[in-house]
Amino acid sequence: MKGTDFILNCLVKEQVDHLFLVPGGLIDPFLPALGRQNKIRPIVAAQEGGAAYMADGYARASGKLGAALCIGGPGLANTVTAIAAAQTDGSPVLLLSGESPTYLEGLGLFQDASSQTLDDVSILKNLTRFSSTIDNAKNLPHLMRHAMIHLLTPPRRPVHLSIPQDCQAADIEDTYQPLSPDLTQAGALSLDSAEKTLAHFTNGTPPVRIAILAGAGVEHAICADALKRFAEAWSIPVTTTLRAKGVFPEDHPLSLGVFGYAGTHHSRLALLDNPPDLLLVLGSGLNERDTMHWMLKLNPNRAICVNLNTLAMGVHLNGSSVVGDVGAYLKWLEGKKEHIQSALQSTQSDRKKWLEGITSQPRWQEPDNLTSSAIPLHPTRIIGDLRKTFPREGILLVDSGAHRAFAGHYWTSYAPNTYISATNLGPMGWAIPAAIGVQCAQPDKKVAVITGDGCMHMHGLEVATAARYKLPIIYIVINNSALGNVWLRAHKEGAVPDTLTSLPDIDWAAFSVALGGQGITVKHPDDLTAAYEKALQNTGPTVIDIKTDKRFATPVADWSAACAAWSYQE
Ligand SMILES: Cc1ncc(C[n+]2csc(CCOP(=O)(O)OP(=O)(O)O)c2C)c(N)n1
Ligand SMILES: [Mg+2]
Repeated sequence: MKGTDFILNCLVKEQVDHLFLVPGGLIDPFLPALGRQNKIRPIVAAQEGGAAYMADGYARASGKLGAALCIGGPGLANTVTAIAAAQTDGSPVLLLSGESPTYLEGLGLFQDASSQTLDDVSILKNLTRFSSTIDNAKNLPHLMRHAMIHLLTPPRRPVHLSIPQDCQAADIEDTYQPLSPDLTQAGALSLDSAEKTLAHFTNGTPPVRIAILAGAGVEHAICADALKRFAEAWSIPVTTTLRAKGVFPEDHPLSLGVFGYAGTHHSRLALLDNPPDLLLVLGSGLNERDTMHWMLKLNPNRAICVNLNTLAMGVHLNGSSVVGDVGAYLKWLEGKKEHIQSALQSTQSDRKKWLEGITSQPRWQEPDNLTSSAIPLHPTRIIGDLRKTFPREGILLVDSGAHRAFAGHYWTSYAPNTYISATNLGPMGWAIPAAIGVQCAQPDKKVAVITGDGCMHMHGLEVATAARYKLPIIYIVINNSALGNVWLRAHKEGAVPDTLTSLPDIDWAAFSVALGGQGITVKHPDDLTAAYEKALQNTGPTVIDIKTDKRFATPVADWSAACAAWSYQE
């Protein structure tokens, strides 16, 4: 078979059924190859950045790898932000780019971006776990295997392969074997350090106020059920990072909601105001936002940290760290029940009282805004009404801007992978194409996006892609005619910063209609539910342009207080 067929066949063997692409000369041989098979549905994006974001959304919503295909040079350069976002959020995106034939490298060929000129591979070296050219067709089978191992075994990260045209057209005599679950679901755990954590539960006076901070590691290890069993068995409250929102149902009596940026008062009360006797940090990268601007201090006598990433843990906690997969740790801990049950049982009723004391206080910053009748509409009302209309098992994607804070704070998420956001890099417009990948991976689920008008300026054209493939995604544009998050700071600095961060009021509903989607404009809060219901009935995409005001303050009071209180000198 041809190199192109071999590559597509590898994807099929790893269960991939969509490929997001923008065609071009350097990948011409892939087009007939896509026509020779029927297992992979090609989705043509408006721009390569969009295609890579779609692959990212597909990976996050499917648990598999997501694949994008583009030409090298200008096409590859368009994907840089998307690959960086996949890298920082640990999303296994495979980027395949076309390269000039090896025998023409460095001769001044149009769009040559081989190692002799722009060097596509080195552009993506820092942004991927593995970036390589296939400089000889004989290398394709084993380098494809390298790529799959880097994508599908922890730590899952993006991978780039640059495929010269002679390699795309070469005859390959090899059969790809899918990776064994022994590799992909290794569930590694350092048993010695796991054993040491038992003392935290049993030594001296057993801890009463125990809490869990759950991060994306719970999602990666697919162990939300084990987390729930452990929490419920011993009445241990659970907070999550914003990245992991939903790994513990936020309407569960033990849920404290999100901790850190856009987090709840409940989580702040439990973790910061009066730090717990024991905090289990399960699979969090402990970045600035996960630690409430580093205000969360981890003491090895009062914390256990489990993570496959030693750097993430070691920076914050020297000792009491378990190098391992969170799922493997929770499974192991379940097996140690007899060692910890008397300590955990003896403290259970006091722990419940502690939790009651916390949850009897307000959870949200300004919950009255959930029913605000303000015109222009309040963003909190937009989110509150969507939650009431949107199915429980539906998937929400959230973009970058002030709307991220409103959604992170007020949205209630019930299950893992139902609140998807690029939280670490935060590139504007990510959610618009990423939702296309999510809808392709989960065709039976309702998919909605909370985005901003500034984000629409960046990647709104991908609504045309959703329309072309009849994907019923609901795009909710919280339209405040501003780069709102920046405006909230900038307008205090005078007229010029105010103007530079304001935007014209675009008719995003008309924009959607022009691209082949449905468009609805909402100016009155009483019209929200009908708009959502109409969008939920549509067979293609709907953009709901909701007119709001840039002056509404974001619900980040706890975060701002933490930032103000923090000092590097501490
Ligand atoms: C690619 C990129 N450029 C710039 C930024 C900085 N930035 C963060 S939020 C934001 C404004 C977002 O505007 P909009 O989409 O309208 O959302 P709003 O804040 O108004 O809700 C900007 C410019 C970014 N995160 N990503
Ligand atoms: Mg805006």
